[in-house]
Amino acid sequence: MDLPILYNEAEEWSQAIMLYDAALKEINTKLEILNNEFKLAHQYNPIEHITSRLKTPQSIANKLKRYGRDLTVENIIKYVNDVAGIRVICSFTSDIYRIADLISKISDVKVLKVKDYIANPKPNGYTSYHMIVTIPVFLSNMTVDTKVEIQIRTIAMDFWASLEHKIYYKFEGNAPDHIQKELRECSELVAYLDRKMLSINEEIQNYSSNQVKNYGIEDKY
Ligand code: 0O2
Repeated sequence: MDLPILYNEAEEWSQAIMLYDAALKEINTKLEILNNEFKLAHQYNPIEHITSRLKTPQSIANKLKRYGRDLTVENIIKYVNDVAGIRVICSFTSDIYRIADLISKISDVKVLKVKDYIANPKPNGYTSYHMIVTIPVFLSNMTVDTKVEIQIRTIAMDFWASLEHKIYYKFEGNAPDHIQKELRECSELVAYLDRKMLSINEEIQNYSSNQVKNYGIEDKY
């Protein structure tokens, strides 16, 4: 791909990428600490796993084009919120809101925007909880608040989103109607599965705490 403007602003771009990369590391560490603390306090991991990525130049260029903006480093920093992206995968929907709440309480993390696609799924069936946050990155001569997009979703939502993403690119956004319809149906099944798994888990938790109460047996998993 031809990136003449980025090429001219190469130094500025390298600096920005260094900041985004540092911000990903900072957020990753904070999430790991929260997960470990939670495990110690409740014998339970709300986070299944975490992945992170820096957005590809092609995807950044596409997004700015969609927004009708020129491809400049200034515009990338200002308008592309997900250059640095973290995906947090949880077992249960309740964990998503628990993690989001914990993130919003971290003192140096500022929440700029939240999109709750679980309460309000996209018309194609996409569900996930998105937060745009900033985290300070401490350099030798200054501190820079750097944007990170955090996507929080269940394993089932992630399964759906990764297949939908592949289909979207395969058909360049124009998948046949029957595939779109089947994806929407699958999204309803995902929501059903998540509800069922959550209620089974709640039953198990109640059963475990009754056992501790009645027999002093502690159940760990
Ligand atoms: P890619 O290829 O994953 O990087 P805003 O942040 O408000 O300026 P944006 O970025 O459109 O606007 O916000 P949104 O809706 O939060 O989407 C950000 C990212 O969420 C997307 O990045 C996807 O990763 C994911 N996402 C959003 N909608 C869908 C969807 O319908 N299906 C799937 N599979 N993922 C989705 P990109 O840059 O679009 O894509």
